[in-house]
Amino acid sequence: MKIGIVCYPTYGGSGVLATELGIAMADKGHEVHFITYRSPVRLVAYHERIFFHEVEGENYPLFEYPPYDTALASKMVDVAKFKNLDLFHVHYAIPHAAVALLARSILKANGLNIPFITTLHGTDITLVGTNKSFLPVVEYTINESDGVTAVSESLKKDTLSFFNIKREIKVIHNFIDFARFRKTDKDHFKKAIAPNGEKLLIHISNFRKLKRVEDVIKIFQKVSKEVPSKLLLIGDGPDRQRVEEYCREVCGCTDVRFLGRQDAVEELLAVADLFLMPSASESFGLAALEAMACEVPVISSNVGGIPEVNIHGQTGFLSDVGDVADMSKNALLLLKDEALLKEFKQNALLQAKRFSLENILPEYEAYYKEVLALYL
Ligand code: GMT
Repeated sequence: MKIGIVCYPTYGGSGVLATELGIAMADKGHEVHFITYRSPVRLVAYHERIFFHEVEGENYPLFEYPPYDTALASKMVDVAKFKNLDLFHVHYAIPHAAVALLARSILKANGLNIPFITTLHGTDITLVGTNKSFLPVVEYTINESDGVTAVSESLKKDTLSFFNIKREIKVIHNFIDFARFRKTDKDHFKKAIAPNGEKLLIHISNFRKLKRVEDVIKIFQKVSKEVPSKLLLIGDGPDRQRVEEYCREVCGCTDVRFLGRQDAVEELLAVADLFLMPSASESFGLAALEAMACEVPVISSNVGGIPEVNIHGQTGFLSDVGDVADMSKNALLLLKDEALLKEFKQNALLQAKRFSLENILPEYEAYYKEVLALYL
């Protein structure tokens, strides 16, 4: 198949998943064309069947906002025509589903029938999508997509309850590539970060408000009073500055390291003991799955799709959003009991294996074929 993938090229989960999916499809022999405004961050190596098409908009002085949607639709039409694409797979509904619908109409007018699949990732439904300024377009374009997938049962349920949806939504969970995310021997890292054998807690996110990174600091404060430990914060985003200031204020930040964006997160996860994800909203929690694949149990909130990934009392613990006392108690329970921590680490790996690339990729491939068969 020749597949056009449209996604955000940044560190967000939807872009990461879209890129990993494209790479995996290319590895299986398909030809993959990424169409977006910058080369996706996880697209690092050359692959003979992967192509990147940059969307370049014209910023004419009349435009207060450069019309990215129009430029993207034009680029999709161009790539589909000249690379003979079979289908588009767009990740994150806004604005990609609407743009794909436009591209599909233009191509149809040119005698080309190219269907598109929309994958819903989370905030495109739960936060941004339900905003009045987007809702009618999101609802219409989901209904008009040739195929729709959601990354968790929870997200499917949310989509059906927030919008008037008249079509099937298929749940295909996010996946993990064990060739990259696995526990490796990085003891020299551990010695550098935690020289006295301290426990290592880790948080990775884009530091948006809904990630509640302040709760991570609060949990760490409580934990480190009872168990010598260090905290690594990875990622960057709008809340980073505020959280860093808060951290300096409340605990001097001596045992906390803000590392900013890191590409090789798996090397840091390889030395971690616990992953903290206290999010206010999370449709899947790809970062938690990446941690679990590296044998790191997860202390998280119980919202959205997280319970489909992190199993309470087995791979970690779930608490109500904002209940830092419970999250700290659960973290301490694991950190104070070596045998239990070891058991949870093994459980985390086993659960992560359910979401292996090998298990999930065939679901996408089969769905592509199903959509194509119905469309032609
Ligand atoms: O909100 C983010 O952190 C990024 C966001 C995105 O759309 O890029 O992530 C969403 O998609 C991920 C991949 O499917 C999911 O693992 C995240 O749970 C989801 N984020 C939210 O629902 C807040």
